[in-house]
Amino acid sequence: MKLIVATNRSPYNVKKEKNHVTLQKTDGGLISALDPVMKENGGVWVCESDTLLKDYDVKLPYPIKQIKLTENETKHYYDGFCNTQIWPIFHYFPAKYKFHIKDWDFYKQVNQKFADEIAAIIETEDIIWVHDYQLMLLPKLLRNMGIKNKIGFFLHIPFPNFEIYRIFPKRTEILEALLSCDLIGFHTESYRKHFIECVKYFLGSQAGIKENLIQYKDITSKVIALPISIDYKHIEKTAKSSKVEVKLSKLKDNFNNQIIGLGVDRLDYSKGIVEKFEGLELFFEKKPEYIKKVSFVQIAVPTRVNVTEYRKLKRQTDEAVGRINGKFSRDGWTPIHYIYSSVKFEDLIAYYRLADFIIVSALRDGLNLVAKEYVSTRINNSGTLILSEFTGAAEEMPYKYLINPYDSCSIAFAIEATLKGNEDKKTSEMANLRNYVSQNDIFKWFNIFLNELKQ
Ligand code: GDG
Repeated sequence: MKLIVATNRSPYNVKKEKNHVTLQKTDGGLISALDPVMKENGGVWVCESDTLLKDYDVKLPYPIKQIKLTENETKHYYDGFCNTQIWPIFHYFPAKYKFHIKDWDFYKQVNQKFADEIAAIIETEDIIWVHDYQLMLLPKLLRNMGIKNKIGFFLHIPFPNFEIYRIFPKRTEILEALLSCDLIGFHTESYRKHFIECVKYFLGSQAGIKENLIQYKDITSKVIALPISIDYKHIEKTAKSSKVEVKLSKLKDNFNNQIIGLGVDRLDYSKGIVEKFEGLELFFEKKPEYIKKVSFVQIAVPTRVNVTEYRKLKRQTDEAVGRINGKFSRDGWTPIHYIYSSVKFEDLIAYYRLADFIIVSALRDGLNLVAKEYVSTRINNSGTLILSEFTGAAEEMPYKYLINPYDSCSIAFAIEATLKGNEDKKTSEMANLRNYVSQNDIFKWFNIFLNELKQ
């Protein structure tokens, strides 16, 4: 038996340097979570990529089968249906949504390409695990090709409530396709309930629902809530490493031992980065005594740069940084240090260690791994996680500093509260969080899902 994992994105790409190529891991939540378990458990990873790894002399940690998309497929399937249609609807941004039938046709076409690739390598005992919103039709297409193997599906983004989901014209087709799986997983109980509510409404009496089982046509799907996690041990070990210690001490010197706040997000409107900056602006306005004492570092990783909404967001973010830095900068001190690029893993961990608090201000987020990563690096149990109530992580973790990112006052207040907070209380809260994440790591998540699927 082998595990076949299917995701849109390739876990690895090649980096071409002068005379040689190196293998480079891709950033992003899903890859960060799945790569360590694939390294440990093995299997085949099927994904899309514009540069095929098989054309280079690189050693892969596990077999990766890549599918090349045409320019039109990337435009209509990825930029179009995935990121201009599903993403805004599933993240509660109907105003950013516009239906284009051509995008849907390409979505079907690309999902079929994945089905063909899997059909070519599958053997009788294999198990298929499909991931995320880019491949929601894949389970049904596999069944159409006569594949009877176990199929699991995990959605990494929220599943919206009925009132939002009903806006989506292909609502019934997507539900039917997901119900071709033996196991369907969501991060939270809310998303699981939303899914069942939508099945009831759109499939009516055709779907027999009994607790967490849905019988549709000749398949029974089990529907579970299972929040994803991180490789806690690896992150904690890296946080304690001498390499990170050296980087941390350089960062501390650069920032003159000021109090540091941190944000780490893909530059996506769902992450609430502009809203976070508005909260910071209000904080410095109301509490000028913190000027020159607190600095905020925002790592914003470029993403989906061909999609109009993301280009607009880039301009809005640049403007907000310019305005706030223009307003409060003094004698060589600037309130916001804005890094518009991806940083190396060890550098990211050094920033986590540097930060006295982190702000996760997502307007909507399936889970949010950054919250769990930050907690895992707090080796002295110091620091505060300020967390949006609209993340799956807020529903799951034992949190204390919840914010409503739509309300700048809520963010400004949380920053002040953490700066003035009792140190012993903060330490015991962080210890609780660390304990929780260490007990519920990515390997536990992976094993629970796979064991459920094998049953
Ligand atoms: C989706 C869902 C869900 C970020 N910047 C750098 C970097 N990262 C890594 C982080 C983290 C990952 O990217 C981001 O994960 P998130 O969970 O925060 O967000 P999404 O990418 O939107 O992920 C999300 C997730 O899937 C898993 O199911 O939690 O809700 O939207 O791992 O560390 N990594 C490096 N440099 C960076 O600059 N090396």
